[in-house]
Amino acid sequence: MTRKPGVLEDIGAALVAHGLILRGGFAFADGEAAPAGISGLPARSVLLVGQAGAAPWPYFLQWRDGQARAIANPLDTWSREVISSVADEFAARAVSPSDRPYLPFQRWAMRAEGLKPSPLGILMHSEYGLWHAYRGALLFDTEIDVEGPREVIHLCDLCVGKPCLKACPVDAHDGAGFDHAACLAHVRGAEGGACREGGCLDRNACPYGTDFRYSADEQAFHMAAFVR
Ligand code: B12
Ligand code: SF4
Ligand code: SF4
Repeated sequence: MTRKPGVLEDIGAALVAHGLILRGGFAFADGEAAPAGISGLPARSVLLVGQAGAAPWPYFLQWRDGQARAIANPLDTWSREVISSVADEFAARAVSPSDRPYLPFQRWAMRAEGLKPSPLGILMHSEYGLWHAYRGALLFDTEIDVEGPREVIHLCDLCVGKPCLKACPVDAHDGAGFDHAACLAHVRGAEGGACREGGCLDRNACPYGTDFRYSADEQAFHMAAFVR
């Protein structure tokens, strides 16, 4: 089934009211394993919802400041609330990157937007650089004829010096993997103040997408969640 005219624009408008954007999507192939849609049967298509730069941050802060008590995973909770309300409006089922078992958000994103991973594991976007993320996805029982990805430049292929592999004091990224334990020990330790307060030094060393870089406050928030 093809989409009703304007439905993608309507979903986009509902998300943008919270600083979120549609990040492309695709139809699952016949017989492909897919998570359930609202009917409980395997979904026929998915639209990814995410952020470019820090756009949702002020909306999230306003929501958090209005909560009666502290919430354990506030950004997750806010994202679920917002994306579920949009899902209800458009007959979709909302899922989250932190749902267990983990859904393959990065594989979906590569398929939807034609992105490839940077040496840090984070997908590299030709405009946003490393400063983007996925906050959820909408699963539909019908096919949605969303445009496939255009040919995308993978900036990391053109990046000669790869400064993202040189800034970390404990060399947690070596281009082949991520030494999670070494990173955690450093960030939690006496020498980890720069990472705790301003975010990952390797991520910040990338010269692309700097207009989309998250503020130090937002990076400190994500880092605190990461080391918890
Ligand atoms: C578990 C997890 C982690 C674990 C990784 C452990 C491991 N080695 O698997 C840890 C805790 C290390 C981690 C860290 C971070 N993560 Co993380 N993580 C996830 C999560 C929740 C599940 C990954 C997974 O297993 N998926 C299931 C498999 C089946 O899905 P997949 O798409 O096929 O899997 C891909 C990823 O697993 C990826 N991958 C494998 N190892 C690693 C390691 C890192 C650091 C990353 C980014 C990706 C990655 O490779 C697979 C193929 O592409 C995803 C959300 C999601 N549902 O995918 C976020 C996710 C991958 N993380 C993300 C981010 C941003 C981070 C951080 C950079 C930021 C943060 N949260 O503070 C840090 C990195 C810190 C650093 N110093 O570099 C983003 C990436 C967005 C993007 N632009 O690409 C995601 C998609 C969450 C989101 N909301 O957008 N993460
Ligand atoms: S510094 Fe270069 S290799 Fe590293 S993420 Fe940025 S563009 Fe890619
Ligand atoms: S957060 Fe700090 S310790 Fe961890 S990978 Fe980034 S620079 Fe290294």
